[in-house]
Amino acid sequence: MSERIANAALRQKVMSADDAAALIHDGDQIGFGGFTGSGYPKVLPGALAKRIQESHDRGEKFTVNVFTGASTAPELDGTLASVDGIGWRMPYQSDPQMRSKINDGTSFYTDIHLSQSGMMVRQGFFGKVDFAVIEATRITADGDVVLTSSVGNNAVYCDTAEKVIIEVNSWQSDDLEGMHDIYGGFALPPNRVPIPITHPGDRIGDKFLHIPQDKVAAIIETDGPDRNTPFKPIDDDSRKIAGFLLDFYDHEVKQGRIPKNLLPLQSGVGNIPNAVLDGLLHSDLEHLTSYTEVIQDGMIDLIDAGKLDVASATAFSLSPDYAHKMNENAAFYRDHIILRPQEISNHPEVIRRLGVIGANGMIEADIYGNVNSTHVMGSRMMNGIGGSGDFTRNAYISAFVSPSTAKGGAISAIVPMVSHVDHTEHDGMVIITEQGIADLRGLAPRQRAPKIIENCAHPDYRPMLLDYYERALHDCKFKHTPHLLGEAYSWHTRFLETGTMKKD
Ligand code: 0RQ
Repeated sequence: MSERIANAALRQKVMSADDAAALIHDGDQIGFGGFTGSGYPKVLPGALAKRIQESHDRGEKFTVNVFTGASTAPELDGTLASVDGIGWRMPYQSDPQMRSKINDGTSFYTDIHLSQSGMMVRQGFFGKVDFAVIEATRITADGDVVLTSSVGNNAVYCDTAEKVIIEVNSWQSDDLEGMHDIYGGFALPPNRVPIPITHPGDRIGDKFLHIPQDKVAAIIETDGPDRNTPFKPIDDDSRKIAGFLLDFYDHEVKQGRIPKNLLPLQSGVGNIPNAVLDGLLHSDLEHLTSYTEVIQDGMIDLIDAGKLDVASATAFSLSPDYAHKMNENAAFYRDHIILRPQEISNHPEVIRRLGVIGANGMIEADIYGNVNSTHVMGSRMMNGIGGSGDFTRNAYISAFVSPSTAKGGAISAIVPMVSHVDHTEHDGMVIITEQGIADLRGLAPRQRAPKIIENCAHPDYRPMLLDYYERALHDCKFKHTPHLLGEAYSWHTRFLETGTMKKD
């Protein structure tokens, strides 16, 4: 039996994944650990999916409601979705099978801000949580839990669930001990107190997660790796977008609006944020800090180069090579990285206090600066709002970054009116595509539109957008935010009908 379970009483609870899955029943609500493909339980979901499939084969109903930190992996979302086992799910997801079950109507999906997901569970809006299923790297002799590569909503689910199932994963480095900072001060109103973080490196909690032993229903031993998808090589458009963003930061420093080492950085995941981190690596900036959701490869490079002093997040999102490096060197990285509950990594109060500067991806923006991050053509869910809203509304500077077109140029990322709004024109401050940058701060709608069209739209779509805007300006009775309502979604309907937003 694994030396990683040092508590004698808890060692008695070790069982197979199948036996643990047998504890779960139709209609149960389960809070799973896991955030952006790291720190999620590796085997219980598969055993549960098998049990669900067997029930379905007997003609019995069996679905569970799934709560997570954020996206997980094929072994969790994928396997449960593929047997139609998820009745309802929240918050962020990005698994192809899960996405297709949401979009074909099999599963309900409640897409809420990551900072609010745990809070709403504590407030009881989702009802009773039957099980928390989390991953640990080690259980101490006192029964305390050392978490793995993500913290996410683990503490919320263990606090609120009736029973807890722990997977102890020997693939994860036991040197992760000391990297986590589990804050426990989550009173509900009117008893809330300020969260005492004034610097990204502040530690305010405990390195262990405490779980009452009588709640622990099962312990499963595992040794599987996190999902860890490799990053694509940085393409030209991402490099251009990163260049515009870094020049903009430089401009802000010269204007005296942000310090020379910038302010704590937040970046979404993906190709463009990775290009930004690569740009920072090759800049002469030093003593950078980060207050963000996920630690990506580029941040590890910045730490190795001595340029990033500290990064605070809730999870890793690393490629396989970098996950290996983390496992080998966690004792070094834990002096530079803090993993916190997502209630804290994404907390509006802290983001606002620290003056975080954020950059997130988008699906589309409209000519006035409203942003859609989640719905393709207004109806098809892509991933979810994730932490983009937590950071965008509360950041000191918040940017949206995207190529100016999608699907080989058939779709313009700049449209007359977004087909779904996640971030209103009041929230986002800067829009950047490979065509250029539109700094919207302080601008009224009629000052924004020409700037977004000229600076950010692809040349193939620029004349069409200008034509729309000029006619709206002329024909619309009200001149504050001129629109032609009968035409505003014609770009989307044209794409749905003809396969392109372009006119003949
Ligand atoms: O689809 O792979 O099928 O071709 O969307 O697009 O350009 O690779 O960009 O990976 O950065 O994702 C908004 C989805 C962008 C992401 C979104 C299609 C495109 C492709 C991906 P294919 P790209 P990215 C921190 C912050 C919300 C959460 C967030 C996201 C796919 O950034 O989920 O910010 N954001 N979290 O073809 C139709 C358009 C499109 C489009 C792109 N206008 N119309 N399809 N696509 N634009 C992380 C967390 O919170 C955990």
